[in-house]
Amino acid sequence: MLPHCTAWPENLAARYRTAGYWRGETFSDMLQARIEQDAQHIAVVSDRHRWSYQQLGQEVDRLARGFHAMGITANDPVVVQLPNCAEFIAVIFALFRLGALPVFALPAHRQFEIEHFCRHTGAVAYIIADQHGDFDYRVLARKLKQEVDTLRHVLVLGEAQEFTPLGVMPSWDGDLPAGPQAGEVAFFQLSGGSTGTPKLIPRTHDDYLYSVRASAEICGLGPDSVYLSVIPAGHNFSLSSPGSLGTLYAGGTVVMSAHPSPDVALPWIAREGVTMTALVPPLVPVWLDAIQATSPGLSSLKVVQVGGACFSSTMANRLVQELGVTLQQVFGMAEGLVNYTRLDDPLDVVLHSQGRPISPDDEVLVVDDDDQPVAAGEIGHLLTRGPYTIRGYYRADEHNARAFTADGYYRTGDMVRMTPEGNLVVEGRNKDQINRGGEKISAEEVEHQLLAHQGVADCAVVAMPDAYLGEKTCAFVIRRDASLRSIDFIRFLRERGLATYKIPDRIEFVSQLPKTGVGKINKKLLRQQISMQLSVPA
Ligand code: J2J
Repeated sequence: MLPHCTAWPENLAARYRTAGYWRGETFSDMLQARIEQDAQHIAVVSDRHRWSYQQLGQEVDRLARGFHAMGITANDPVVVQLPNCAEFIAVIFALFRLGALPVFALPAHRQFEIEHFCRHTGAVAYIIADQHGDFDYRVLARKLKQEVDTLRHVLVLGEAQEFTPLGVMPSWDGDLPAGPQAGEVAFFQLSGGSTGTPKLIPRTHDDYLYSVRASAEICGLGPDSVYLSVIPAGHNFSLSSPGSLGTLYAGGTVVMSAHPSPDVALPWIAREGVTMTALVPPLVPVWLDAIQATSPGLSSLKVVQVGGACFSSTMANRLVQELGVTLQQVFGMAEGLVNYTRLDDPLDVVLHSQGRPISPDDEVLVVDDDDQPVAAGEIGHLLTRGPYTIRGYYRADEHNARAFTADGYYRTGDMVRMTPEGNLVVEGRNKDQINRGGEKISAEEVEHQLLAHQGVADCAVVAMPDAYLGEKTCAFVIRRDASLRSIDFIRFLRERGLATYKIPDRIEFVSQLPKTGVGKINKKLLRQQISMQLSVPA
């Protein structure tokens, strides 16, 4: 395995192979098999493309040859930051073919995050769109090229300016080197994180393909399935649960929506006969309201998945009643474990639980503060290990010692309870994180950034309730100078290149921060304080 990654113990690896979870198949093998099966079937659709499996294969080949000609090779990390588009799929399969390692950045990431991913992995290339939303990624690329020594190439979808256009790559007519082995790391996912810097998650072809394949089966995907990808394509949910990879595994069609808003995403449903999509909770009321107003033809849509953050049973019920679709709740994590309510579960289970694990070999423990199992049905910390859950983050020994138990269970940081039928209900969290409508923010990361401001004597970042996003971010700040205003700190964080979704939604100036008995900042009290403040009309 790649250095600085933690392999599964050999006895368990052998077991996962014998059980047929790890089949020695790579992502390139998977695509090749689909091309051979039905080359003319439509694989990927986006604003500018409508590729059959054969055309996708040709595009992957062209890109792989281009990357190879540029010197990108096995184990070279490549930060991929593309919006949802057909090219995203072609780029990642081209990198998979060479054994190069995509790092799945989100379109919302900015210089702070991208520079960290580049430095931490020693990335050799950065792949972007020219612009998306109102952001010009070439400006960021220009800064990165100056800052990061390892970064040799910037490849741009669209107007490349001084960089290499993805559309006109150098070509290589010779043989390509042999591809990677299935047991090797295929790419890096990103952790939602609760520490100072975002952690990287190494996933192998074997383990990820198992979760993709099993997810496609659980969701009943086949060649007639049309999956609409609306949340960022590189996020674990839209990539693999079953997401675009699961759809391609099943020989179906992936439709890439450049934006999740209903005006962009909904027209795809009637146009392409979309059968399934995946949403984060805040999108649900927005979509439902838009559908009520315009009632577009949605009869093809059979399954809507919702996951990534707590989803109220009231809204779940509204979704089922108003759309007449099957709802599937999904509770997953880029580190591995994914739980689904099953398509034939009773409505009660679908409305009130987050489902059960993919695999019979997912080991799930619900424990107390001393890692002892709680009584049946009680709330506790969720620990897990299994055939597609990592054993360690990339280059993070110190953090790994805390994030995993001695016997390899991942401490998810989620508080759950298990129903008598074995379904999990997410009851809360014991990680220092804000879940802003599915976008995860590490409190510590934002605190570090704020503390870099000379005017901040101390600070603490906590979640505050929000009717639309579920949670937003509130920073309690002890400032050194009373003339400093919220906007000064917000501007400072922006200029440091922190992704916009991590910028605190509210700053409360205080003269001291409450402490616990052991002298740590009492965040529970701060959360209570801001909740009370918000519930009292001003
Ligand atoms: C409450 N909290 C949830 C849910 C995730 C599928 C779906 C989601 C993710 C994802 C994913 C939740 N209810 N239904 O990777 O493959 C919170 C938990 C969890 C964390 C993981 C997938 N679904 N969460 O959201 O890596 O706190 O993955 O530990 O972004 O999101 O975040 P992430």
